[in-house]
Amino acid sequence: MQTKTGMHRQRAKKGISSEGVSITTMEMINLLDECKGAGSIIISGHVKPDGDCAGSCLALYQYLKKAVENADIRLCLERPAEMFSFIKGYDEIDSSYAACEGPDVFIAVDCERSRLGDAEKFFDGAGKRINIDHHISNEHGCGDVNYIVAGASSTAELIYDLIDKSYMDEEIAKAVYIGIVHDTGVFQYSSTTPKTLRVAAELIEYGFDFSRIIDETVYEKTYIQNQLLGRALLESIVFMNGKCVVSVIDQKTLDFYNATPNDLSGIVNQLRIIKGVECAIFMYETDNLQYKVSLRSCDYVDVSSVASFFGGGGHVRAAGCNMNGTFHDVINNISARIELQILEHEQCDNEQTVEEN
Ligand SMILES: [Mn+2]
Repeated sequence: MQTKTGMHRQRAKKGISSEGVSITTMEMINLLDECKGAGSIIISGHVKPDGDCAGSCLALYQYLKKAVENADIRLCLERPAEMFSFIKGYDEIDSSYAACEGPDVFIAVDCERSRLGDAEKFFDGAGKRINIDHHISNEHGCGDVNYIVAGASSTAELIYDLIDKSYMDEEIAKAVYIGIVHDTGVFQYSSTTPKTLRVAAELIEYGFDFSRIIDETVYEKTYIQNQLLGRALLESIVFMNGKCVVSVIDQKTLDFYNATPNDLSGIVNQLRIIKGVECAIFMYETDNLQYKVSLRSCDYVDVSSVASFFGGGGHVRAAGCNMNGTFHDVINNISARIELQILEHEQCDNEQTVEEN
């Protein structure tokens, strides 16, 4: 089965989910038919795999190993975080990307081709490429066969759609559930639909300890992480009439706790949810007079444009950059860019009020 199959992209249907989220649905594919006769199958996801990518890949890996006979099935992926190591199949993940001939079937999960990292070589050499994803930036898919539902809660939800339920078991259910939980912020983000919750309901019927999974992979912090969070909150300063908040952790403190950057994740999000705050800034010293800056906003400040101005990047509501100087230099420079946006926004609001009057 080494011949390349022709492109048969699925026709897409646009629609609005009952939540008002725009969702583009492709016709369902039959994954087992697509894999029929394949001698080798490689599954891969994006670089720096998150919970959705890890859960989706591991669910698919377990499923195909059960459902496709006589095929050599490999999961080639950067090693996901240790907290996902309880998912079945984690120890079999091949992160070496050892050289091999292109597989008969390559499945790109939760990403387009450009985010495959070292697995891109398998994509290029594959007899058939299948792409399963929910990213809006990849709405047409990059495979010969695609199942893309742009705007869906998670790729894991799509994997569940594709699984022949006679093969479902507790371990597969657990992996799918983790993917959904992580990409919906525990069913919080607006991409969560009634269908997402129905899928989750079907999954917990398999009887795994979902409450513990959420605690251990989403909310759990080490003692050091909580200590640092506490210090950052205590020393935070609000300014611009309470619309901005900033906090900093210096090198001395990081050394005292023997902390790594990973121990600081989540601090900026905690700052962002302070009542009245539009924009949160968290920075830590990476070297003398060098800072890594994280930015978050709630409603209207485009932090991605602020970060890009200083050579960084990111999303509209979450971005970051590296900056040099004293803490006061850095905060003055950044807050000036943020203030421009806040003033502009307030001006628009005022004009609107005048018009309405
Ligand atoms: Mn995802």
